[in-house]
Amino acid sequence: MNTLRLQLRFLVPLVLTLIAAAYLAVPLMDRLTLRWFSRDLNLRGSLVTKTLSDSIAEGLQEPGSSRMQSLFNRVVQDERLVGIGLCSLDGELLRRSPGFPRSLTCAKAEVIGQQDEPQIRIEGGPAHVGFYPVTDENGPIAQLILLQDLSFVEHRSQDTQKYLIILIAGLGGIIALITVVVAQLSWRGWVSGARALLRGEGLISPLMSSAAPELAPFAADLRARLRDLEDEYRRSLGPETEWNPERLRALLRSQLRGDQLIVVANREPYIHDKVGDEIVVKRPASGLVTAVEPLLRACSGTWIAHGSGTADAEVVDAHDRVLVPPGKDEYTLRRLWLSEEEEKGYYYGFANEGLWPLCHVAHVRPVFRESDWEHYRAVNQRFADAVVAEARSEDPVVLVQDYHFALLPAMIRKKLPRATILTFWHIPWPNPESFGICPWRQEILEGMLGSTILGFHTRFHCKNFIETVDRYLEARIEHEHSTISFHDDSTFVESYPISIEWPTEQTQAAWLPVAQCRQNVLARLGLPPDHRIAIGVDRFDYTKGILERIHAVERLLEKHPEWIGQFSFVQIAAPSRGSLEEYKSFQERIHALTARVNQRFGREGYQPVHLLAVHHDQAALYELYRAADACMVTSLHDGMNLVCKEFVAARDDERGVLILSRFAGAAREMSQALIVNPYHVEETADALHRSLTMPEAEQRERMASLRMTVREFNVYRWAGRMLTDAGRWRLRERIEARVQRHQPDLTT
Ligand code: ADQ
Repeated sequence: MNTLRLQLRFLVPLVLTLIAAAYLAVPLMDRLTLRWFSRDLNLRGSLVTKTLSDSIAEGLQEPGSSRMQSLFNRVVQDERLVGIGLCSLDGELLRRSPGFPRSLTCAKAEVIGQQDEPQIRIEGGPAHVGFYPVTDENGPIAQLILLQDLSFVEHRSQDTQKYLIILIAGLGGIIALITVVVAQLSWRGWVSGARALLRGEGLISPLMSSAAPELAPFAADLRARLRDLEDEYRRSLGPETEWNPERLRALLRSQLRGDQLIVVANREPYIHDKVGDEIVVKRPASGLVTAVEPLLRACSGTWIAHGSGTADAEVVDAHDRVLVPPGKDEYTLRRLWLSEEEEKGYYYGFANEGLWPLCHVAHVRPVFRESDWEHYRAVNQRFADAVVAEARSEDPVVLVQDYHFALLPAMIRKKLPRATILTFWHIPWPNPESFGICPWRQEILEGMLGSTILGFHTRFHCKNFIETVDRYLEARIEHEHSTISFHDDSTFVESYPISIEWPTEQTQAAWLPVAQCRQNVLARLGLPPDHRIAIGVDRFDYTKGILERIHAVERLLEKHPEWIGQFSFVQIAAPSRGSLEEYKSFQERIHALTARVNQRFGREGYQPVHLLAVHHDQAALYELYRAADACMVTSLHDGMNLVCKEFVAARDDERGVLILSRFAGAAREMSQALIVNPYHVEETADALHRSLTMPEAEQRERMASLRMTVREFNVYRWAGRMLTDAGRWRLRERIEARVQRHQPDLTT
């Protein structure tokens, strides 16, 4: 019934269009045929006149003779010629044949003969009127009027109309039939494909991939949406068995059975710096470190990173290794030394001036320099060599972290073909058009496809990556399995939303009560005890939306002056990539904006914006999270964002409001936050006002739900899911290898 209605929706306009076409075409056809025939009849008339000229000339010289009359009588015996009349040069009708209408005078015939469609209606139907000069060797001697039968034109026109209508109707019928059949088949194929997908078979039937490529984008969207729903569903089921270090360790034992785990990341988890004569250990402000370290601690492995601290070289052994965390010695940190040139080209240049803005699409132009690219490639090769040197077997599990190492997976694969390489891309992946501006897009994609598993935070980023490969490489893509086959290797592309380590009971027990945290923070900032504060915690980066956030604070104070003197915004910004021009000028702009807003709304003892551009240790950060009324995360684009999860984890009092950008990957999981578009200052200012006036019960409800999500979807789950997939992959590879080993025995 539904398909019939669908087809009618198509067929009715088609039939109406055909009727309209016939309605317009038939009279047009009529007029055209009439003109063509008129032209033919005129030619024929001239010919007849020429043939008769001599006889007429003779007849005129013998006015009494009846020869001319009998000539006329003979001529009109032709079935097409129905009348003939002879006019003198001064317009007098001299002779006429029988059937020539009496009412037709020479003057009238001359006028009609000059028209486009020269015809009159006589007894027996329409007749064509031709008016022709009769000449002898001295020039015109008379005028001849020829009336030719036109009724045959009418008959032919009726025939043409009939055939035209039959043709249009026939064509219309055939088109309609073909359309209905094709639509019916496509519709059935599509419905059964979608049903298969909904049943969980994960397949849009072969029709989708080969016969109907035009439906592929829709299928991809449907697939992505279904996977999102799957995630949402799993989340809505409530906590499954909690993921924690023990469970991860058990998983590593069962799935990877003591296989070696190597992490490659640019950033080291611990930096040894020289301060005076002392060596101090620092933990960098990095989402990546926060996320990956718990994993290595759980299964003691090796972390290979760039040794960037001023005392790093002093604490390593002869193989550039040091055990960390200091004092606990749970895993090995292998340091790699980069020259200033290398760091400038590979890290600051290609990774941070090229790939970072390329992937974030935050209105900062990526810069691509040939020399940076050369360094990027060379440094990736050095890290690949280090992985090979650290590998104790030919098939270690290697976790490659982030956009600094796009080429590394293929380089490792070349030396260790049996390694399981898991690459995690911590930042967004743009659409194919945006990525297409990178001059080395092909090399980057080929490098990444050396991975066994390639992870992104969201399905959306996976989809963008697969579409990019589809656009720029000759690779085989199996959408239903989210797998890309390139040369002889396959890469499984999957989303693994990263998270934080949920604070242990011990950690929570060490926290000061929330009231105490508030008191400490407010006292440190010189603010009265009942002052309200919102916080922002970020690396000092243009993608984090710090500028937009301060604009929103300014707008709040404009719209709601009652907050002036009652509310302040505290921004903690860890210095980051400060040697890059773009970052320097961004940081200057933030300082200038802060100064302007403070000047505009500040007064003695009150400053609306507190900008603290310093690194804080974890205890200080958590104290701030616990002290805040609201936390603003307004990234313009963010792979995930861990600050919002840390804020939620810190609020065991279930108070405080999270304001979260819709462009952060975290927004997909944390829908109970106040979701904003950071580009819309008004909306963010309103959300800020709402957060400061939100009733306690609502805060509690939202925060409890957010806490449940972050607690369950913690970093161990992130790692666990990736490692489970890696374990499955390895098992399959091993079984295949075994089968291949036994195959010769079977054949002999
Ligand atoms: P980042 O861009 O570094 O991470 P984010 O996820 O917010 O962003 O992590 C920042 C980390 O640095 C947090 O753990 C935070 O506590 C810490 N931090 C921020 N400011 C600090 C300060 N002033 N002092 C001390 N610590 C500070 C990248 C991607 C993200 C992705 C992560 C993890 O850009 O989208 O979530 O990797 O994959």
